[in-house]
Amino acid sequence: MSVTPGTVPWPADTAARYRAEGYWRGRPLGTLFAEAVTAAGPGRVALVDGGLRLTHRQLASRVDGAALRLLELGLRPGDRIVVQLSNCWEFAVLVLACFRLGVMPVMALPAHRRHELSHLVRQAAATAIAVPARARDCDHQATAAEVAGETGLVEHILVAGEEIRPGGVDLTALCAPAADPATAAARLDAMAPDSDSVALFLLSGGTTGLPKLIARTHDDYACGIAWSAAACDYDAGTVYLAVLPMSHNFTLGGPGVLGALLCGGTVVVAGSPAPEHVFAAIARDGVTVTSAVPAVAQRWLDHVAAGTAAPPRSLRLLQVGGARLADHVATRVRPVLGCELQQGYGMAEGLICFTRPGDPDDVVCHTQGRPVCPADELLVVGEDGNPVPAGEPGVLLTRGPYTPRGYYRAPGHNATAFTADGWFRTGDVVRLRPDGYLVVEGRDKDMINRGGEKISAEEVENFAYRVGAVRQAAAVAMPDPELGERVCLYVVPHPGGRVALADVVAAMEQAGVARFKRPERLVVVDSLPVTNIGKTDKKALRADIAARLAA
Ligand code: J2J
Repeated sequence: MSVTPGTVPWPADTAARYRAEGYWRGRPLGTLFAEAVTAAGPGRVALVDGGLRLTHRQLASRVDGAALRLLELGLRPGDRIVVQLSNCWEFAVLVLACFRLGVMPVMALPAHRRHELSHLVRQAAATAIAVPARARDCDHQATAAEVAGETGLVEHILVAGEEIRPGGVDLTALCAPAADPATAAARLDAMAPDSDSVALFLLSGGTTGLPKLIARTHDDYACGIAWSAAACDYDAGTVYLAVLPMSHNFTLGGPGVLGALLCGGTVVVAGSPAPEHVFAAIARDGVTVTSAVPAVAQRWLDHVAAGTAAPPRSLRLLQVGGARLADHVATRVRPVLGCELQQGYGMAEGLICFTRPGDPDDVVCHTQGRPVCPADELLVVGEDGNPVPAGEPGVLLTRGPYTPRGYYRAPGHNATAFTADGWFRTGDVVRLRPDGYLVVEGRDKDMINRGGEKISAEEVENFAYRVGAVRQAAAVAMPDPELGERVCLYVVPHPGGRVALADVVAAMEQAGVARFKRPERLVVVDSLPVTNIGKTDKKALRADIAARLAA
């Protein structure tokens, strides 16, 4: 038993029950992966990235090779590495190598910049960071070097791709096959981490100034993956196309990349969600399932509906989640794409819900699914914290074998984010139907969901206050036909002061903040509306911006 300091363990009796009932299998993810290789058979393709095709056995050899080279580099079990890679085969190899070793990857997003990366490095006390050599609009190697300098913690910068600067470690070379696969595997089997230790850190969608880390154990993450995979009918014939960033929980483990690999299936890496790219990959590699946020799914639908591409023949299932899919878009999926829709509602904090293949259209098009695991617990409560009458909307609380009981190193925040008896407050307003399926009706948390990218209003407001002329600031979601929501910032200037959107954007740029968090509209007002308990009335502001846009 090894509870990682800074995490909040499940109560001992609950943990014992999860073990006894088989939800926690007592096997670390690296071991489960190594076992799946044997089950898949030697010849099955595990990973496809452009021209590179790796069988399960070849992938395993690269994973073990990478694990041993991480050791040679000086990383040790328990160390943390911030992984900020775009979708590429090295991503999968590195993360699996970390699981084998008990090194803990911290899943940064490709869109993150100096501000977020420095925070993650500090919060996780990471000694390494992995970045792409090149990306379209960011010099990741330079950013990583800045983060290393700023934090004084990072000893290794691993770089995927070509043109590696002096001091960088060649991640592609690090992911070469093991020289002696059998010896490497035996050595790594012998040093497998405890299954109740932390496997990886995910990021919270964020309702606070800075994103919280979510420590997921091997037992709990494997549980979520296995039950999600079962809910999606994953098997060795599954060919999953990874389109969204692999560092998103939905793509990584819901059931996503890890689900497909653990089932002996195949993962195809997509470099871009552009429809022409995606449909070419589906046709070329016989993709059977993929997942997308609503904004991306809508682009694909429009592309096929316009006659630009034929419906993808091999595609069996399109999973859509991360933000609310409009009912009228949901009903187009089967007629236009010729595949089944599966709605998903989940969170990096744990709980995953899916509609099931074969569910009637009413369920698939109008609900966001039901929990994947029988041990998931749901409670829908009203403002007073008491359960609402059956079928009424309320805030969803959840507990379960893959929903941790607290954020990492955040006791103050945990006091409000969780109830005394361990329920996680999702902040989502849902309605639970008599058939057990839920409908996401809205949100009771101060977050903006920009096409699936979660933005903390508080974080945006904190940057607005860096602009001298800003006296008060309130960030709210404004409706958007393409992304669902975008960030709108209301400001009250100091007397005689002037504030422009560009000032706030410049403040965020200077601080090295991810672009997707930038407000896209600024509304200057004399005062902000307040609720009867004296808080900024964000509901009124959301209604105000919606009315302005409609006018
Ligand atoms: C409305 N809001 C949704 C949906 C998530 C599977 C699917 C999604 C995520 C994810 C995930 C929604 N309708 N269908 O991790 O494994 C909003 C809610 C939720 C938050 C979590 C998975 N699906 N949401 O999106 O950690 O507000 O996880 O609390 O990024 O996204 O965001 P995240």
